[in-house]
Amino acid sequence: MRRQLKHFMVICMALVVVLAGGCGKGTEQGSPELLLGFSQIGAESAWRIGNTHDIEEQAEKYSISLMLENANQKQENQIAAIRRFIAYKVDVIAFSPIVEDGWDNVLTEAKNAGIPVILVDRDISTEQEGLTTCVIGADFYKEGVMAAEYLLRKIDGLGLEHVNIVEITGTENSTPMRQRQAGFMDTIVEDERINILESIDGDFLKSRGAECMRFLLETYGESIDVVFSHNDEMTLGAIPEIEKAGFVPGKDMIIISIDAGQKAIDVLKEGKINCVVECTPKLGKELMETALKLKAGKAVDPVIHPVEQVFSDEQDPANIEPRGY
Ligand code: GYE
Repeated sequence: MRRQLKHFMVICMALVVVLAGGCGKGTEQGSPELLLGFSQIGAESAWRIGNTHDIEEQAEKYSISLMLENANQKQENQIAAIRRFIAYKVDVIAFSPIVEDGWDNVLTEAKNAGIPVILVDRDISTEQEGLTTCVIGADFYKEGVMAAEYLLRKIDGLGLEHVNIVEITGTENSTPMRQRQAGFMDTIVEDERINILESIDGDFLKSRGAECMRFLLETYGESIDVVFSHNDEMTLGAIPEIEKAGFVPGKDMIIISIDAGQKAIDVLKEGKINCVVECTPKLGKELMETALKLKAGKAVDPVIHPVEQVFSDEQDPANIEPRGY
């Protein structure tokens, strides 16, 4: 059974490559100019789905053949996908690491095979040099800082003297979770008005966001003044729970989110979210341009950050352009 499954997978991979090559420009021999293997984390959020679409779209634009694998939120699936890319001798490997640790072995294999690796969206933590070429993704620390700076302006404006915060974080040990938290905490730490009641892991999922919020409401009830949630999905899960508990989100509790997908912007317009820090999923163009440079043996920038902004009740939300994710 396992053998049959293996054969089936090999045939599928060959088909993917043939089909992908067929869409690209191709060289005279009909082989693609650049074959890029990309391991995506999963489909946990509108952000992630938008990011996958953007990468597919840009690959087509740049006539790059894409082998895309979805890891369904599991690191072991990402490691297996990277091994398949190596076996297939792709030109460049890219992946969005679900967590920061645990990549050294597979990336050493890629290095030994002479295949350059690009990190997309999230970073890794390693002691070894030269396992990856660059990271293309948001400045998550800055996003945390921007969220906290909004909060400080808001509590100044309301004249609040004591503020209790609950934090619903993204996946533990992931780069956005670590850095959004660090940026936020570093910015508020010296403000004596502010107290963190609890930080709780919501894994970037809507269902977990709801679960965490229920727990927080049961534990702290009306003493919660602020909900800082590391992504829109968890925020959208938390808001109905706040309403069910009899509070008005955006008024009784200040709601701060990150991503700024269309759904969250719509809820911002309803006044139930106070602030959303943008995190753009549109990293595909940079990815394709970087992959082409690497294939041509050119140097690439080690860190590429997109420029991001803040949407909040400080502006007229009617002016916000459709977000596209
Ligand atoms: O904020 C979240 C997603 O890594 C920036 O992952 C990404 C985060 C994003 O699932 O919605």
